[in-house]
Amino acid sequence: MSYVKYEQKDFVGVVTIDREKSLNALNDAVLADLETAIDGIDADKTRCVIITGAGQKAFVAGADIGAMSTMTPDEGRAFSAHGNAVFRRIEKLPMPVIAAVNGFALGGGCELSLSCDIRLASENAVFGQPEAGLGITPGFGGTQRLARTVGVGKAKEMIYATRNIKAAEALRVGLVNAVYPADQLMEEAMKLAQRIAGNAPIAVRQCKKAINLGLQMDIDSATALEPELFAACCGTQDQKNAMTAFCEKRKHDPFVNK
Ligand code: CO8
Repeated sequence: MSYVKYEQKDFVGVVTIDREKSLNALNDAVLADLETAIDGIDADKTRCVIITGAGQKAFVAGADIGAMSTMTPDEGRAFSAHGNAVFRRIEKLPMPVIAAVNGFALGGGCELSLSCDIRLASENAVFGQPEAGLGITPGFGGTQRLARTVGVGKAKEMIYATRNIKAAEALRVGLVNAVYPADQLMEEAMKLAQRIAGNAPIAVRQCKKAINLGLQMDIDSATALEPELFAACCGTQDQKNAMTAFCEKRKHDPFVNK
């Protein structure tokens, strides 16, 4: 992979978009590398994934404007479909994904962060959907996930008026969970990832499914889904281990993802 690096640190996989000279802008080659990185994640030994951008300045400054500048409608449709498919795969990874947003997260960068479960930002992070000012719509899920994350009114303001927001406002509107000095961002993302990785993996994955699938359902269907996902945890080795340890007033053994 030329544009994406993957490192495994214990149970945490770290994906770095690495096209720093173009502020990690996404073209088909970067998207293909991102897909290869996702394909390579070993679900048995990876309990949380962090996605970040190379360098100090940008998470991802958007889809590649040069590449899009000459696109025909058919090429635009294919590019949008490619990005949407890759981002949907990230969203559907079984384990939680944290976006460590280390600078500009514009257009496709904001959309990439929205396909992750949790966003943590550096103090210099800037979020926005500048597409309407470039004569296009957001095309990698931004019209859908931004509205679902920050609410319809705020998403419409950001998208229609191409109003970028800084980290502090992103925190206030619930786009990010926390903001850290740039030099502490990865350490904090890793701490959160390791905390998640310390919990029972099957339970965490069922929680992710329950929240993500349930949010797309009416409340009756969603509350009918929950017992099924709960049931799938009962009888697992990790559940027996944790609950027996609680009852015996001792620390449980490390979880084994079984
Ligand atoms: N695409 C291509 N190249 C980029 C991009 C981008 N999105 N962003 C930055 N770069 C390049 C610059 O061209 C420059 O390259 P070079 O050194 O060769 O001139 C290099 O990165 C550094 O950028 P700047 O010199 O501009 O750095 P500044 O610090 O002055 O500015 C900004 C940083 C403010 C981030 C500025 O680069 C900028 O405004 N970038 C564009 C941001 C943007 O509009 N992003 C949204 C793009 S649209 C989009 O993402 C649509 C997604 C859905 C697509 C659906 C397809 C159908």
